[in-house]
Amino acid sequence: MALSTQHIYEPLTEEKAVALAIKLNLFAEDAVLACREIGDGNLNLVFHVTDESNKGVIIKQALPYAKVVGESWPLSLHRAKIESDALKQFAQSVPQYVPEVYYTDETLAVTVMEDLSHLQIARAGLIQGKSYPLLAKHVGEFLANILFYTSDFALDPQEKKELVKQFTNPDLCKITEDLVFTDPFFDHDTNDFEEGLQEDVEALWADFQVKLEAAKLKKKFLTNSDALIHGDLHTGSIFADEYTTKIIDPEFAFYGPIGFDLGQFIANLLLNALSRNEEEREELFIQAEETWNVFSDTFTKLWEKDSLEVYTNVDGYLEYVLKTTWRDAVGFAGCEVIRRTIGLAHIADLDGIADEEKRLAAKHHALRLGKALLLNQQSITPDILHEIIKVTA
Ligand code: SR1
Ligand code: MG
Repeated sequence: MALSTQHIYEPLTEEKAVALAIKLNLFAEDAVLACREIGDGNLNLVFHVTDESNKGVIIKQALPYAKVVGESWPLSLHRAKIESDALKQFAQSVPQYVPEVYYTDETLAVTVMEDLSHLQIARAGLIQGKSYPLLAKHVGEFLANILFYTSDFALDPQEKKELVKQFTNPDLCKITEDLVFTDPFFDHDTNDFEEGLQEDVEALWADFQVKLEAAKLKKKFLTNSDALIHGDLHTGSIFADEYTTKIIDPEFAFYGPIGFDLGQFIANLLLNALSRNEEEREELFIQAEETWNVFSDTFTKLWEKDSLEVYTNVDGYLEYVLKTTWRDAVGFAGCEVIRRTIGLAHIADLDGIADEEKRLAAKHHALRLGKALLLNQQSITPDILHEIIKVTA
């Protein structure tokens, strides 16, 4: 459906977002609409349009540059189409975990979707100390479904290759290749860290074993087209409350390594744990372990039920897939922990610690944790994440 009369791209204003909502008949004809730009991410405009009864829609528009840096960092608008297509693709297996997409306009780089403002961004809630008892279960089920059903295990290889083409996403992949896998491991001008970390950061840059592991993981990210991954699954990409979880923002989606999303999600749980007092951390470790357990149980069930792969029943094959997925997730988590501490895009969990001494201590800890995850991918199991936090304290 292309209702826009626009033939060229222009950034929306609040007034134009309302006009678009009216044109799309998303509200009653006589509704009085209000609109606020609420985007607080790094890349896009997000308009929240509501009527008098507070019924709302979200109109998300990609900007042709990275908002976090400015117009000097141009970015393809195609990511809006990738996001919209990924949400629809994910909805084929797990509609309960993604917002519904009402309308997509490629020219305007706009996605109109379900309003989730009754929920809270999980990162914000976790920082406030809230508990999300179903978050791990939901994220584990979400990942097992989207990763299994878009992989060669569930699809005809020709069909899968068509999807690989559809979801080729070079600009956004480059951001991750640079900001997650490269720049934090070198003295690069995108890095951003507090003076008090200088010594630790220089030691990291000089550590050839750390660099070797980062290089191997970057290679997997560049070359392993296992499944359609979300590509940016940190806790800021999740809306949640006690009962509901919705995964948003898959503009980084592409065919990548199965362990990547798990690694990013678990890393962000661990980073939140580092922002807390020791006695308040336990539930984050439980969530991380449960995410893996639910993921591997669900993936196993889907494999037994729906795998098309001729080697499905060969003893040890599923175990090999799961083992390498976990091991890679540990390594990817290491890169994410390091880049959120010293790279370009920080997180409020750590930066928001007001007391300077505590904040620096948490960041030092994060650097040691990231390094330990990178160097011990073979031996870290889901049940000992709390031990890793302890030994790196
Ligand atoms: C220039 S974009 C910086 C970061 O924001 C996004 O959410 C991704 O995490 C990216 O790495
Ligand atoms: Mg995002």
